[in-house]
Amino acid sequence: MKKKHFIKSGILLILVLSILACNNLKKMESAIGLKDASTFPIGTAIKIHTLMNDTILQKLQIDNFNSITATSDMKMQSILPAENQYNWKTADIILQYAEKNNQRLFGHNLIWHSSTPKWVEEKGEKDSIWLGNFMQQYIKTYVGRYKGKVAAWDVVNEAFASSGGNYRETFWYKKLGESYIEKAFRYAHEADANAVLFYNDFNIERDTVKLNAVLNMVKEFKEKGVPIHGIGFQMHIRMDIPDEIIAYSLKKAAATGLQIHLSEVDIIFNTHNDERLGGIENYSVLTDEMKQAQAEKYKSLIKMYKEIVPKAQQFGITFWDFTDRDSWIKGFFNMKDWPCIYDDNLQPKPAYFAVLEGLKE
Ligand code: 9MR
Repeated sequence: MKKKHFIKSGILLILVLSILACNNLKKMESAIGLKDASTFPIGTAIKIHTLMNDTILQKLQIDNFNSITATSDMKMQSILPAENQYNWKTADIILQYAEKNNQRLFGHNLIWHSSTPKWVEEKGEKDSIWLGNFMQQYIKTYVGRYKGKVAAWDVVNEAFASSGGNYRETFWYKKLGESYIEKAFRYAHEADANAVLFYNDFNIERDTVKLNAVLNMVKEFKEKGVPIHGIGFQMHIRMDIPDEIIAYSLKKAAATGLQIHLSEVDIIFNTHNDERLGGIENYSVLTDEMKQAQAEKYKSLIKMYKEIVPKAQQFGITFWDFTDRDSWIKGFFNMKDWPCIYDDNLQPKPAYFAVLEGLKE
């Protein structure tokens, strides 16, 4: 009797131990973040204030990402809001955070028409010699300050028109001519010869005319010895942008031999015309089917990047905010959408698991 009881308890103990072991294994598996599954850096853009004040968001950010970009805190409007008043505070906080958590800090951006402070426009409008000197000084001061700390920069952002192949008629273009772009790259390189320097733009994965214009500029830069090292595909895409055109564009850009960064990835359902408040809200509810379809789209994007861009040119993939809660889309286009891999409640969506799988495969 006693012997039987002993055997029974033994079996029970073994059962309990194996269940515990299984659970631990599952926990370990789910603790594998995106970065651990990837051979190239996986980044996210984030608002530093939100990140610092939300410990749950912080944990998810640390678990999943080994590269970080500031959505806005490192743009000119934040760094130099008034003449001679450099504001390094937030950029320093991001740097500290990145260093503490072993993340690559990506500098976004040096010159962007949408983030040029009013005071610069007012002064530059009257005096283009001043503006040229200012640009040089700004880039040298900024890149110099973070030399060896910021790994890479979007030197010029969105210098081409939203569609087609013309330069965007920005304040910088009008005052300084197209040469402001190459000058910006030269100044950045002079300030930090090891920083990887990117030209960054949107729609170049779908607009071949625009892509060709960017690639022509790159070709010209290479011939002239302008230090350009990478092309940033913002990759704000929509469910109906065909994978074939994305694949074609990535292949064409990769043929330059430059680094390729998917720099601002998100995937929306509703259409928009690239302008603030300009959209049509065809979808106002997110169904399970839509979640699945979005997951597939995310996965094929990851797979295309891995298959088409040679390993040595895979600079990384950066998500533009990683939660639907924090994404810019709703506010900018004033419509519902669900562009990210985590939802409004900071729960992973099917898209998250699809990205994870795509990275592992
Ligand atoms: O997502 C960013 C949003 O929070 C800012 O208000 C906005 C202006 O600074 O910039 C957004 O990020 C843009 C990025 O810098 C460049 N590509 C388009 C992004 C979305 O508008």
